Amino acid sequence: MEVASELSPLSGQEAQGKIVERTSYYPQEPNKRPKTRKEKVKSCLRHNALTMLTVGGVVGGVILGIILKNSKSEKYTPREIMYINYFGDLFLRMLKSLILPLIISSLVSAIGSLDLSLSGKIGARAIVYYMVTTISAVILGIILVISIRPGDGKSGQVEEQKETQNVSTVDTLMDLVRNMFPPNLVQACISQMRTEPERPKNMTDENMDHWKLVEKDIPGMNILGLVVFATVLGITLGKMGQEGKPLLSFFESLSGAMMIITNWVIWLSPLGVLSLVASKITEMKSLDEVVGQLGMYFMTVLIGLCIHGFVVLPSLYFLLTKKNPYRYISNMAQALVTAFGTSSSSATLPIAISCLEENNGIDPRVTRFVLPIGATINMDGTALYEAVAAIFISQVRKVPLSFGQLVAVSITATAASIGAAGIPQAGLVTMVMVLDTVRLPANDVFLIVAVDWLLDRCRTTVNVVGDALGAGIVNHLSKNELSTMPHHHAQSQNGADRLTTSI
Ligand code: 7O9
Repeated sequence: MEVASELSPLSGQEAQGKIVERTSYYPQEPNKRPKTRKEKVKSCLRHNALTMLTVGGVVGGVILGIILKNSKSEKYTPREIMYINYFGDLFLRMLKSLILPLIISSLVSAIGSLDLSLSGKIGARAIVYYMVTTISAVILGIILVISIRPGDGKSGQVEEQKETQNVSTVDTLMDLVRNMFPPNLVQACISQMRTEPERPKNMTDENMDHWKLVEKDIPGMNILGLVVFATVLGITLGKMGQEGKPLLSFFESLSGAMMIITNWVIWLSPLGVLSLVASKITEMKSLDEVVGQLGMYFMTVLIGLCIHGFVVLPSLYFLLTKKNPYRYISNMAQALVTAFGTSSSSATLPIAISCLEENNGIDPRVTRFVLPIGATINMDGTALYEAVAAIFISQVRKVPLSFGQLVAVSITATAASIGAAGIPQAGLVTMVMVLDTVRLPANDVFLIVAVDWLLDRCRTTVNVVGDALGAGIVNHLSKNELSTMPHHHAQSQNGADRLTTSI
């Protein structure tokens, strides 16, 4: 405790003997903790007002987009689109700037404050949930696409496209595991690596198998490497006990600070989401043109996503916790709207954590442990989408698939959704991997790109629903064990809440 109190931000108070043992995440004034009912009602109203404003932002964005589109006969220039997108861009940048410090500090502090066997149990429960839900999403997708058959009778309308893509599934999977162990942590914050064949100088051989393989740095955070490192650091600090305390307090404090900033940035979401949606609608071709030919495919994915996110997952939640899943999901509304607006579950992560802790009362040790990992590897919507897309393309190409091939598709779609964050420029590459398992040419992905941006928003929302319900289920299953470990209940109404109310 001595070392800890010297370095901890509370050292002043602790030295005066006001707080002897601090087990919570935030420096907080105990006398301010119990909230009056009036304060609670006020805070509830404020939260709901913000959520309604954000939903209004999406609706407003759609209306504004349609008005803008119809008020000009020629196409909008990229610069005009950039102007409309400006606030959305700023909002997204602010959210993204929180991700790096937030995931590292949250993972380290949450795992470090649990003992090893409990973090192992929580981690195992989360992983089992991720596997079960991802596989059931894929199976649901396959059942739907096989019974609806959206790709039949389309081959006449399909033109060929030249461009080639050279990705090898084995290389990609090996890179995925390589990326888990970044040799340089600073570099891991900036880039991921990818193995690519490169033609040596003065070689005329066109056969890529004879080219040499080089490691390329691809811009983008190596999130998988950072998650692995933060997990290991958290486990280590937990094992170190007293000696690990100073660093643990540092990460606890950083994680609390990031949540406070998140609660400020959340206030920009109505405007940000409005601007993102409006610019996208202004930019797109007319909806008929986009959805027209792909309408059945679009509907298949959408039905699958809705059934999975709003029937299958909630039922699982209800079965395991006996609580109302729809209440739980509606408490997440702010995060879901942001996921839809930004089409990025990583940018939504700070808001999702805040909703879970403040509206759903989930233990911060669970949210901060389970959510960053969920945002990285648990993408039910993406898995469902990739399976449906691959089978849709095979239907368009009139390639019949055997049962074994369907199994292969479901395995690769699951793997692709788990690994997406560890694969540079994942969107396309993972889709190509899934196509490759059924021997469809890589460039057939162009068949579906027209509706991809819209489906991306929907599947991101389902990804976030999956992460959130997972945190709720793990929290419920781990309740007894968590309550035997010391912690302050006050932390769910954390420093962030206090700060926003006092300003
Ligand atoms: C969708 F944990 C975090 F927050 F730090 C985190 C950071 C980055 C988590 C994930 C990532 C990340 O890079 N994810 C990633 C996801 C990278 C490439 C592709 C995808 C897949 O994205 C989904 C999809 O396209 O279906 C979806 N847009 O959930 O964000």
